[in-house]
Amino acid sequence: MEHQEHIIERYERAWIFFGLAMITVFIILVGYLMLTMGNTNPVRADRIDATKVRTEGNFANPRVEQVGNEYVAYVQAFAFGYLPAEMRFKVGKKVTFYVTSPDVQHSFHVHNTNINVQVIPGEVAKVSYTFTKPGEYPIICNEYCGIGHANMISKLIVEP
Ligand SMILES: [Cu+2]
Repeated sequence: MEHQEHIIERYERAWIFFGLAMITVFIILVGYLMLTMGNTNPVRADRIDATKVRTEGNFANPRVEQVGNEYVAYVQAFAFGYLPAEMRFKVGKKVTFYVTSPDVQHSFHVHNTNINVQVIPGEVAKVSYTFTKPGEYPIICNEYCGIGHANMISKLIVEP
């Protein structure tokens, strides 16, 4: 019995070593992808007074702006929808989204891309992406935000 327990301890040590080795491989691969595939990690760009989102500043006028060869989009995620109601981009051009909320927490997930952003009232999230395929991309809220959450859907259009 004692001998058996000793063997289990050895396997445990080997298993911990194997687990740490796998995590190390994972960290290296994630780091490599972040450096090479265009980093789409959202960042907090700014703070904002959530009670004034609808009346003052860039988000009171939700829009898509073309700046040089790129786009900037100011997006409101509210209960239960997104503004601007229509967003159009040309394929192959970089889009920088600024997203905030005038009420509760939402998310800005663009289907079939790795844009997946938590939208927190009082904060402005920033995320950049270059669409490589034309078409319609559904936008989905995947942070529970109230009774209409499941219907909080929009779309954006990428033109050829
Ligand atoms: Cu929502």
